[in-house]
Amino acid sequence: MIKEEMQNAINKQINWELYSSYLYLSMSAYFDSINLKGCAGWMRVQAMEEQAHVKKFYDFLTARGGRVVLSEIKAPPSEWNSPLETFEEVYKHEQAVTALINSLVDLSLELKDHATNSFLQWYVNEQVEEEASADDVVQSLKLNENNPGGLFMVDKELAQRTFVPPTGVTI
Ligand code: OFO
Repeated sequence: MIKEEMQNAINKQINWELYSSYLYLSMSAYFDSINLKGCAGWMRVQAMEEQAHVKKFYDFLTARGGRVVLSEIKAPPSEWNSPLETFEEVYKHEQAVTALINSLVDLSLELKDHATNSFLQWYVNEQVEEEASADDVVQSLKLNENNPGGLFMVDKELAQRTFVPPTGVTI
């Protein structure tokens, strides 16, 4: 059975993952409002990925005899000044989430909770991807700043992204 301290920390992380999903859905709505459908689609997929992250934590906590407790999700911003600013915020947000995952890993070590430690390695690796994919878009947008044709191409490319649920997760 999972220790209460670990359980509470995972419940907090579930709230962060839900906020991430909410934030990316809000960014999707922003992109829809400025007619960048590819960027909007990318954000929708990102929001779904966050739901999958929630689901993984939820199932793990339940399997370990823990109790999932949901709490209030704060409202995300709804306006940004540019596509570049929006994706820079994604990158910053993912760096913050990486720090939170690392703190969970630290706690699992402190509590000698090997099962949780092993489970969290999936998130450690996932965060490498999360940061890299956001940074890729930031770099493409930087190259195409002040170039509407380039932005159009980046938007087309981002439209290709599809949601692939992690193994064993259905949302
Ligand atoms: Fe759940 O990784 Fe992004 O926030």
